[in-house]
Amino acid sequence: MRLDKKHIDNHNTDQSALHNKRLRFAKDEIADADQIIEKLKAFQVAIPSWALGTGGTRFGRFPGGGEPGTIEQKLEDVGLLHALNQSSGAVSLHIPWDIPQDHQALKNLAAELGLSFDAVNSNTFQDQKDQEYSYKFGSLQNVDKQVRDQAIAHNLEVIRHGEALGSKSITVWLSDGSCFPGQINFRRAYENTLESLREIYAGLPADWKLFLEYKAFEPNFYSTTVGDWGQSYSYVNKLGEKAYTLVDLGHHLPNANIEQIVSLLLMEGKLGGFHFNDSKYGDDDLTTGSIKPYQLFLIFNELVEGMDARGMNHANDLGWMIDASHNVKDPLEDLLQSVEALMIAYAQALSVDKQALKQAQMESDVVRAQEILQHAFRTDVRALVAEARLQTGGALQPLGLFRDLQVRKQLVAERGFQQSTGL
Ligand code: LRH
Ligand code: MN
Ligand code: MN
Repeated sequence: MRLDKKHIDNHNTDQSALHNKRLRFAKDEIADADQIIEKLKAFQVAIPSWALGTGGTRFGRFPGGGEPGTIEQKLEDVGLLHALNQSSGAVSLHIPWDIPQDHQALKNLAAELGLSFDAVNSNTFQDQKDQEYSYKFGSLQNVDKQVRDQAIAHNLEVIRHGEALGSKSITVWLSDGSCFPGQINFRRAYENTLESLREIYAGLPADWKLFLEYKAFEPNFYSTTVGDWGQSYSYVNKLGEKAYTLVDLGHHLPNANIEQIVSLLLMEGKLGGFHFNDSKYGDDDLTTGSIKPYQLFLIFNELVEGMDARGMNHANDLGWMIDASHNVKDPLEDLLQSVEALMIAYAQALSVDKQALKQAQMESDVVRAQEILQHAFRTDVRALVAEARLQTGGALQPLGLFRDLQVRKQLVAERGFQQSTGL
């Protein structure tokens, strides 16, 4: 056993004096600290199966070893994260990078580890070995109906896998678009995509959601057929009430006001969920909160405000997922950092003095409004996040314990240098 309850208990005992000091200080600083802790205890974010191995770029890959080679091993890794932070209780599979065989056995393993299956992801952006038609010129938008039908059938198969695992949603991300002016007819591409999506939507179980993820560019560099929130919104609106827009933080053009997009989609009842990550240049898939933590806080501020206004449940009404994968970190350490960053942003957003902010806004007191938000952002809430973990059976310092136990060294010894499937 790489990590058991005894390890966590011992770690927490060692850390408790310091933690209690920090917690007292935080509780003095922050009104409603106990309510914030309760909300943090309920927060869960799904781990993408493709983030458990070292990512890479088309220029190279530098795997650190101990990567999971099977879905079972991927579940074990997510189980490790969840044991440490008690906030990573779900996994998001990507098919066919992951091909579930014995669904019941996977469900049983997940249940043993305290995990569930979040959204399943389809993949029509790569050609697979024995595939009949190529996606070189798009999948759901393709001018050839046979290509579209193949892509539709794949999505329906992904839904069937998800159903057997207890997932409740499918995320569709299309790389469809064009690289040069004139390559495609925009209207035809839109209509084909809509018609194809309608067929996928018709195959959704009654209690499922379809998330349509947008992305401005890459791999197509002239046009993308679901290129921004407005295009996604236009499709999901036509599809019906089970279709929603998914926001991946790295999929916008530079300087886009993501928090405003979030607010609008929430207001329209069409925000489905997130792929959290961070970026400086484009779809960098860097650790959440590592580059623009203030933006992350502002997004959570809109979420807290908008979800409360709509009476939404923070735990169940949105899909919370991470989408990150890169080259230079231990993927599990990176994911622990991402989850921590999300919980810090959430706690800070919960601590905003909403009454005072509203008053400042009603009086157009710009300086005061900014002060209120920045006060929340600059307040150290880490002890509240740690306390939520303590109360749910996690470790006060997940990353510290992961390192103390030399988990990666154990994984390398067990698994060697096999390569994980994914990006
Ligand atoms: C596309 C994307 C999408 C894919 C994942 C691997 O850039 O964000 O969510 O499924 O990366
Ligand atoms: Mn994504
Ligand atoms: Mn992406």
